[in-house]
Amino acid sequence: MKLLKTLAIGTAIALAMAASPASATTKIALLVKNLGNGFFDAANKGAQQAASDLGDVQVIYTGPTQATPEGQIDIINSLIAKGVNAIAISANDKDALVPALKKAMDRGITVISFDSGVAKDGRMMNLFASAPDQIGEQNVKMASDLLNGQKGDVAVLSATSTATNQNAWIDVMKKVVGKYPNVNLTSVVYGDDKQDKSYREAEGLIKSNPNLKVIIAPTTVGIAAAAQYVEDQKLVGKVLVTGLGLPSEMAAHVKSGAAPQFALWNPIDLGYAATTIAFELATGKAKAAPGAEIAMGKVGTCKLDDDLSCPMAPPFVFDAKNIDEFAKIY
Ligand code: RAM
Repeated sequence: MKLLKTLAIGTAIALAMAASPASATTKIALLVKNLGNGFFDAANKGAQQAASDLGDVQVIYTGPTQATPEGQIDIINSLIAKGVNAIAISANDKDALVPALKKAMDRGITVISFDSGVAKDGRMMNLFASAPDQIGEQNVKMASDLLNGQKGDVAVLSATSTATNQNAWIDVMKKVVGKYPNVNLTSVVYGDDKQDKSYREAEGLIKSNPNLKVIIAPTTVGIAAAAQYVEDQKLVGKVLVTGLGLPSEMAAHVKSGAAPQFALWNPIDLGYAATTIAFELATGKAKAAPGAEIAMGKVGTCKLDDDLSCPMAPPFVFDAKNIDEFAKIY
């Protein structure tokens, strides 16, 4: 009996070691803005796929419960203590995370940002989902289309006020809106990528402006919450919602007419690409330098600009014609 027990324990340990040899595994942390966000869950799916395609790689999916830089700094410090090989972060603040990420790089950890970038000093490269100019303009264009030839007030329901990606897109919206004379951009409010706060902010926008025609929510959490509010209040057609959404979370809102069209890139590919780039840099297979082309595995390659940034792919528009097809995937 004792021998059997010992054998069983011995086998269990041997199996555990075979599955994850601590010395050979590259540990990559996918540090997201917040947990409980379907967009990042989809990115994690891609990250795990990349880990298994690369082989001998472990992806640690982590993030704070609230989308704050403080929560991410705590996690960065614990990842440094753990001795991960790489951190791929979607940042809740461009600058506040730099000291902690510099410390990680000083300890030999590869640091990249993806989705929502950190300032150049705090990372080796930055992977945009799509070029910020394209995303920003796409959002204004969709709002303009939804106004259907009429002139109207359009407000923005964003994520957090410090989110690098949304802030960059909003800057672009303000810059290009002159090309779309029927769009009258009014206010910007922040739902912090929380369902309940985004819902209340959508309510505030609509109640404070009886002439509001379109809400642009360039966040998957915000767009779903705003569309839900419009449906709950029976305002479909009076106020339309567009922006960036996950097809699986938006299918019902496309069908109700609350959000007839919206955009996104492939979030699974984004996680796959970020993980592959982190692996390439951490293992010395690639170096981040202006002009360098870095492999993203099955997603393609990415050419770094002078800011050491590159875009993964252009955004894609979803509507009633294609929503069911994509809602099954992400
Ligand atoms: C939310 C997050 C994320 C953003 C998407 C569009 O899930 O804010 O950073 O890229 O929306």
